[in-house]
Amino acid sequence: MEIKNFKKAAKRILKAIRNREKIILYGDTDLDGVASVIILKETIKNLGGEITTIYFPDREIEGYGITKKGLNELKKFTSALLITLDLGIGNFKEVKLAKKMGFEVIIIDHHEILDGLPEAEIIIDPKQKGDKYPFKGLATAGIVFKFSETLLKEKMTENLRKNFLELTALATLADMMPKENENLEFINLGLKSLKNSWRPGIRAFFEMKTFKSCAFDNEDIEWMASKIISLLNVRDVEHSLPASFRLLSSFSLEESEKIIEKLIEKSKTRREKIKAMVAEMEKRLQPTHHPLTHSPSLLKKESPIIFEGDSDWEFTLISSVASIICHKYQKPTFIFKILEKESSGTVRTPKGVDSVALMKKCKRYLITYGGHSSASGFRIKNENLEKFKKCLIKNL
Ligand SMILES: [Mn+2]
Repeated sequence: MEIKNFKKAAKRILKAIRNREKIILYGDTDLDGVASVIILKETIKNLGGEITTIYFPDREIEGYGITKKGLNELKKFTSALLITLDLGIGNFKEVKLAKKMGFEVIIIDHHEILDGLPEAEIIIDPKQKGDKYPFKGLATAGIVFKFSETLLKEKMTENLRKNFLELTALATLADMMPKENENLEFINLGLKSLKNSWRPGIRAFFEMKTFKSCAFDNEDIEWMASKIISLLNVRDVEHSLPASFRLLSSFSLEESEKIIEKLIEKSKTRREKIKAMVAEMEKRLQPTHHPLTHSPSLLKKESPIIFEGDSDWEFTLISSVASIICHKYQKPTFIFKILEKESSGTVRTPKGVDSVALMKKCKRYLITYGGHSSASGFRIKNENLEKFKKCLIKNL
């Protein structure tokens, strides 16, 4: 049993390599997206092909997914094969635009299918209709790892396999995919080879004092992986490339160590900022008192959802804050950054509430939305925020 469209996509990519067509990788900036881009890039390289360019949309500026800004920047490379990784399944308009510009689009994603599919040439997403692959819990990196086996066949050496599994394991953990089925295998094998990695960006972590002092048993490797992941999640964009990509694709141990040091510094500030944001959120959730009667006039705590936004909040922090708040209050949590005309938000829901299905019922107020049932995101015009909130509460 194979994931739907593996053969079709492999055939198309092999043809592109043979014909020296331009190939562009367009990935999400989180670790799953970054790992997926690196695995596919190195796979294509091992097949004698070359990647023309790689694009990661900056969530802080242009938002998540295929963006107009991204397409405009890439337009100069048309005609080209545009492969999107860990995003794209919700980008109906943007895929249309990409085709018009002269791109042939292949989407590789694992997010929930919304209403129908974008008009991409080929779509790989185990959640699409007609995909009979039994396990639906793979991270995109897990899908791309399996896809690399289809592409490379006997060219997949044991070393290459291990090396890809290290990235797949980190991405699967970072994306919080269920620890079951193939994911468990990826995580076990990947973590096992982590400390003997030849990848400078991973080896550099094990040169660090905090890691060196640990005994290398199984429990510790999980702890180390979680430390590595939290550092790789720190936002640091240089030359439009996220730090995690620069680090994991670096050929130099020295350069890698420099990047890690910068990330450690930044993560301290990040932790403080998150703490401050959580405190601010909690203050907002307290009942406000009417100035005259001193009676609670607006019991925000009693609202069935948490729905808060601010123009000062950093987009890259709101996901962490939403996770903390949702976990603590056990309510569907919507946190958004308010921009000039639009807001970009993140959603976390407690067990039993499907955030994507809930937003689907209120999609008339949204520009885009999508993700997983317990973690997702949305974009909305500011004038629709109140209506959206009311609709969510009504449909909960
Ligand atoms: Mn993902």
